[in-house]
Amino acid sequence: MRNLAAAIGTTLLLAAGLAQAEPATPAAALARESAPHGARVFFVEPKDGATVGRDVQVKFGVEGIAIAPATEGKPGTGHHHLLIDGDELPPLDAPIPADATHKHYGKGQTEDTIRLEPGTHTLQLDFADARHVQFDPPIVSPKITVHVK
Ligand SMILES: [Cu+2]
Repeated sequence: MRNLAAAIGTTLLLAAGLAQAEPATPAAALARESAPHGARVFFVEPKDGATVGRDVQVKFGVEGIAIAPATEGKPGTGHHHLLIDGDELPPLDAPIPADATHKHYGKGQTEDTIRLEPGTHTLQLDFADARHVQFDPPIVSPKITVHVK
């Protein structure tokens, strides 16, 4: 019985050790690509400070780096991400989360219509690589504000 308890204890210690070691592996695997000099993203629409309806048409511009579908996995290319009401950029050493406030355009899209609640919102573009990892330094647009009626 004592041996069994010792064996379980050892297993738990090993599991704890593995759990601690885990985060280092993905971070190391997700080394960030260098941003090409002069690469930038910006909103074509809407304009900063615009008053818009709840269905907001957004158009994305990019210069100095090529858009490619994420499935192609081509180094040196990427796709747009739209950050809605984000205070800070997502963590730099992991793929950008995919949820209602972190929208991915992984097919290479450059426009969308999003639905926002009435009120004031901020929008920011964040161009990331095929793995959805941000470049170094991040290729982000100025944050714009829209007023939704
Ligand atoms: Cu993405």
